[in-house]
Amino acid sequence: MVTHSKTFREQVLNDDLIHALGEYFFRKESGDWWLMATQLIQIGPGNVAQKLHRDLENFPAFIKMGKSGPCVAANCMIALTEFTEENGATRIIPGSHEWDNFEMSEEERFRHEDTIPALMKAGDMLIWDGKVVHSGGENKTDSEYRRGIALPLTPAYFTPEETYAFSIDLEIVRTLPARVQKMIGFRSVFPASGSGLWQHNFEKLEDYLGLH
Ligand SMILES: O=C(O)CCC(=O)C(=O)O
Ligand SMILES: [Fe+2]
Repeated sequence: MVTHSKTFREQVLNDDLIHALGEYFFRKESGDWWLMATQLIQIGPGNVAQKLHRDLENFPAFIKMGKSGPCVAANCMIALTEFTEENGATRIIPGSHEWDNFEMSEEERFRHEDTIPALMKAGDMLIWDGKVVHSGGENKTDSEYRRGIALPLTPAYFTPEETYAFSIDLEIVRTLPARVQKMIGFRSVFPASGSGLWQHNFEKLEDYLGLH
Protein backbone atom coordinates (compact mmCIF):
# COMPACT_ATOMS: atom_id res chain seq x y z
CA MET A 1 0.00 0.00 0.00
CA VAL A 2 2.82 2.45 0.80
CA THR A 3 4.46 2.16 -2.61
CA HIS A 4 1.17 1.92 -4.53
CA SER A 5 -0.89 4.77 -3.09
CA LYS A 6 -0.10 8.43 -2.43
CA THR A 7 -3.43 8.80 -0.63
CA PHE A 8 -2.51 5.94 1.65
CA ARG A 9 0.96 7.35 2.37
CA GLU A 10 -0.12 10.91 2.94
CA GLN A 11 -3.53 10.55 4.53
CA VAL A 12 -4.11 7.13 6.06
CA LEU A 13 -0.59 6.79 7.53
CA ASN A 14 -0.73 10.35 8.82
CA ASP A 15 -4.16 10.01 10.44
CA ASP A 16 -4.24 11.08 14.10
CA LEU A 17 -6.28 8.00 15.08
CA ILE A 18 -3.65 5.58 13.76
CA HIS A 19 -0.98 7.45 15.74
CA ALA A 20 -3.13 7.53 18.87
CA LEU A 21 -3.58 3.75 18.58
CA GLY A 22 0.14 3.13 18.18
CA GLU A 23 0.83 5.24 21.27
CA TYR A 24 -1.92 3.46 23.19
CA PHE A 25 -0.80 -0.08 22.37
CA PHE A 26 3.00 0.33 22.57
CA ARG A 27 4.43 3.53 24.05
CA LYS A 28 4.51 2.60 27.74
CA GLU A 29 5.81 -0.97 27.55
CA SER A 30 7.81 -0.84 24.32
CA GLY A 31 8.48 2.74 23.19
CA ASP A 32 8.61 3.56 19.47
CA TRP A 33 6.46 1.50 17.12
CA TRP A 34 6.22 1.15 13.34
CA LEU A 35 4.34 -0.65 10.60
CA MET A 36 4.35 -4.44 10.49
CA ALA A 37 2.69 -4.44 7.06
CA THR A 38 0.11 -2.65 4.92
CA GLN A 39 -2.10 -4.74 2.70
CA LEU A 40 -5.30 -4.48 0.73
CA ILE A 41 -7.11 -7.78 1.34
CA GLN A 42 -9.92 -8.78 -0.98
CA ILE A 43 -11.99 -11.91 -0.36
CA GLY A 44 -14.12 -12.98 -3.31
CA PRO A 45 -16.73 -15.62 -4.21
CA GLY A 46 -15.37 -19.12 -3.52
CA ASN A 47 -12.57 -17.97 -1.19
CA VAL A 48 -12.35 -20.21 1.89
CA ALA A 49 -11.74 -18.87 5.41
CA GLN A 50 -8.18 -17.90 6.26
CA LYS A 51 -6.40 -20.03 8.87
CA LEU A 52 -7.20 -18.87 12.40
CA HIS A 53 -4.11 -17.27 13.96
CA ARG A 54 -2.73 -14.66 16.31
CA ASP A 55 -0.77 -11.83 14.71
CA LEU A 56 1.92 -12.07 17.43
CA GLU A 57 2.91 -15.48 16.02
CA ASN A 58 5.53 -13.74 13.87
CA PHE A 59 7.49 -13.42 17.12
CA PRO A 60 7.78 -16.92 18.67
CA ALA A 61 8.98 -15.90 22.15
CA PHE A 62 5.71 -14.07 22.70
CA ILE A 63 3.64 -17.19 22.05
CA LYS A 64 5.39 -18.64 25.13
CA MET A 65 4.76 -15.50 27.16
CA GLY A 66 1.07 -15.73 26.35
CA LYS A 67 -1.41 -13.38 27.90
CA SER A 68 1.09 -11.88 30.35
CA GLY A 69 3.49 -10.70 27.61
CA PRO A 70 3.47 -7.15 26.27
CA CYS A 71 1.38 -6.17 23.28
CA VAL A 72 3.68 -6.86 20.30
CA ALA A 73 1.17 -6.54 17.48
CA ALA A 74 -2.01 -4.54 17.02
CA ASN A 75 -4.02 -4.71 13.84
CA CYS A 76 -6.46 -2.33 12.18
CA MET A 77 -8.82 -3.47 9.42
CA ILE A 78 -10.41 -0.57 7.54
CA ALA A 79 -13.50 -1.74 5.65
CA LEU A 80 -13.66 -0.42 2.07
CA THR A 81 -16.86 -2.38 1.36
CA GLU A 82 -19.51 -3.69 3.69
CA PHE A 83 -18.27 -6.67 5.77
CA THR A 84 -21.03 -9.28 6.20
CA GLU A 85 -21.25 -12.79 7.59
CA GLU A 86 -21.78 -14.04 4.00
CA ASN A 87 -19.04 -12.11 2.20
CA GLY A 88 -16.10 -12.98 4.47
CA ALA A 89 -16.07 -10.45 7.33
CA THR A 90 -13.04 -10.80 9.60
CA ARG A 91 -13.82 -13.38 12.30
CA ILE A 92 -12.54 -13.19 15.86
CA ILE A 93 -12.70 -15.38 18.98
CA PRO A 94 -13.67 -12.98 21.78
CA GLY A 95 -11.60 -13.50 24.93
CA SER A 96 -8.87 -15.52 23.18
CA HIS A 97 -6.30 -12.89 24.23
CA GLU A 98 -6.81 -14.09 27.82
CA TRP A 99 -6.53 -17.84 27.31
CA ASP A 100 -4.04 -19.42 29.70
CA ASN A 101 -1.97 -21.17 27.05
CA PHE A 102 -1.15 -19.76 23.63
CA GLU A 103 0.79 -22.94 22.73
CA MET A 104 -2.07 -25.44 22.41
CA SER A 105 -2.30 -27.54 19.25
CA GLU A 106 -4.23 -26.07 16.38
CA GLU A 107 -7.22 -28.39 16.84
CA GLU A 108 -7.46 -27.54 20.53
CA ARG A 109 -7.19 -23.81 20.32
CA PHE A 110 -8.69 -22.60 17.05
CA ARG A 111 -12.24 -23.58 16.18
CA HIS A 112 -14.26 -21.72 13.59
CA GLU A 113 -17.44 -22.39 15.56
CA ASP A 114 -16.09 -20.18 18.39
CA THR A 115 -15.68 -17.15 16.10
CA ILE A 116 -17.97 -14.20 15.50
CA PRO A 117 -17.94 -11.95 12.41
CA ALA A 118 -16.95 -8.28 12.65
CA LEU A 119 -19.84 -6.74 10.75
CA MET A 120 -18.85 -3.38 9.29
CA LYS A 121 -19.96 -0.67 6.90
CA ALA A 122 -17.44 0.81 4.48
CA GLY A 123 -15.34 3.28 6.47
CA ASP A 124 -15.62 1.41 9.77
CA MET A 125 -12.47 0.02 11.38
CA LEU A 126 -11.90 -3.10 13.46
CA ILE A 127 -9.01 -2.89 15.95
CA TRP A 128 -7.54 -5.90 17.71
CA ASP A 129 -4.59 -6.85 19.90
CA GLY A 130 -2.21 -9.41 18.32
CA LYS A 131 -3.19 -11.85 21.09
CA VAL A 132 -6.72 -12.24 19.70
CA VAL A 133 -7.37 -15.32 17.52
CA HIS A 134 -8.91 -14.29 14.19
CA SER A 135 -9.05 -14.89 10.43
CA GLY A 136 -10.52 -13.60 7.22
CA GLY A 137 -13.91 -15.27 6.71
CA GLU A 138 -15.23 -17.53 3.97
CA ASN A 139 -17.01 -15.79 1.10
CA LYS A 140 -20.26 -17.67 0.43
CA THR A 141 -21.71 -15.16 -2.04
CA ASP A 142 -21.86 -15.51 -5.84
CA SER A 143 -20.65 -12.07 -6.74
CA GLU A 144 -19.68 -9.92 -3.73
CA TYR A 145 -16.13 -8.88 -2.99
CA ARG A 146 -15.17 -8.02 0.57
CA ARG A 147 -12.33 -5.55 0.49
CA GLY A 148 -10.38 -3.97 3.34
CA ILE A 149 -7.05 -2.46 4.29
CA ALA A 150 -5.11 -4.25 7.02
CA LEU A 151 -2.68 -2.04 8.89
CA PRO A 152 -0.86 -4.03 11.60
CA LEU A 153 1.50 -2.13 13.92
CA THR A 154 4.42 -3.50 15.97
CA PRO A 155 7.10 -2.18 18.35
CA ALA A 156 10.06 -0.80 16.41
CA TYR A 157 12.40 -3.37 17.99
CA PHE A 158 10.86 -6.01 15.71
CA THR A 159 11.53 -6.80 12.07
CA PRO A 160 8.37 -5.95 10.12
CA GLU A 161 6.83 -8.18 7.47
CA GLU A 162 7.57 -5.69 4.72
CA THR A 163 10.98 -4.19 3.83
CA TYR A 164 9.92 -0.58 3.53
CA ALA A 165 13.40 0.85 4.01
CA PHE A 166 14.58 -1.05 0.93
CA SER A 167 11.51 -0.66 -1.23
CA ILE A 168 10.33 2.93 -0.92
CA ASP A 169 12.03 5.60 -3.00
CA LEU A 170 13.89 8.10 -0.79
CA GLU A 171 12.56 11.01 -2.85
CA ILE A 172 9.00 9.94 -1.95
CA VAL A 173 10.01 9.55 1.70
CA ARG A 174 11.37 13.13 1.77
CA THR A 175 7.87 14.47 1.04
CA LEU A 176 6.22 12.66 3.99
CA PRO A 177 5.65 13.94 7.56
CA ALA A 178 8.32 12.90 10.10
CA ARG A 179 5.97 10.56 11.96
CA VAL A 180 5.20 8.68 8.73
CA GLN A 181 8.91 8.49 7.88
CA LYS A 182 9.46 6.83 11.24
CA MET A 183 6.62 4.35 10.67
CA ILE A 184 8.29 3.10 7.48
CA GLY A 185 11.84 2.76 8.78
CA PHE A 186 13.52 5.99 7.65
CA ARG A 187 14.20 7.40 11.13
CA SER A 188 16.03 6.02 14.15
CA VAL A 189 13.80 4.40 16.75
CA PHE A 190 13.88 4.42 20.53
CA PRO A 191 12.57 1.47 22.53
CA ALA A 192 11.42 2.17 26.08
CA SER A 193 14.88 1.02 27.31
CA GLY A 194 18.36 1.07 25.78
CA SER A 195 20.05 3.77 23.73
CA GLY A 196 18.25 3.55 20.43
CA LEU A 197 18.14 1.40 17.28
CA TRP A 198 18.42 1.76 13.51
CA GLN A 199 21.26 4.33 13.64
CA HIS A 200 24.34 5.15 11.57
CA ASN A 201 27.69 5.89 13.25
CA PHE A 202 25.86 6.89 16.45
CA GLU A 203 24.03 9.41 14.33
CA LYS A 204 20.28 9.41 13.82
CA LEU A 205 19.32 7.83 10.50
CA GLU A 206 17.21 10.85 9.53
CA ASP A 207 20.27 13.10 9.92
CA TYR A 208 22.42 10.76 7.85
CA LEU A 209 19.73 10.72 5.14
CA GLY A 210 19.19 14.49 5.33
CA LEU A 211 15.47 14.22 6.10
CA HIS A 212 13.63 17.19 7.54
O1 LIG B 1 -8.66 -10.38 5.95
C1 LIG B 1 -9.00 -10.44 7.15
O2 LIG B 1 -10.16 -10.26 7.49
C2 LIG B 1 -7.99 -10.75 8.24
C3 LIG B 1 -6.59 -10.43 7.86
C4 LIG B 1 -5.60 -10.81 8.92
O3 LIG B 1 -5.75 -11.72 9.66
C5 LIG B 1 -4.38 -10.04 9.07
O4 LIG B 1 -4.15 -9.08 8.35
O5 LIG B 1 -3.58 -10.37 9.98
FE1 LIG C 1 -4.09 -11.72 11.14
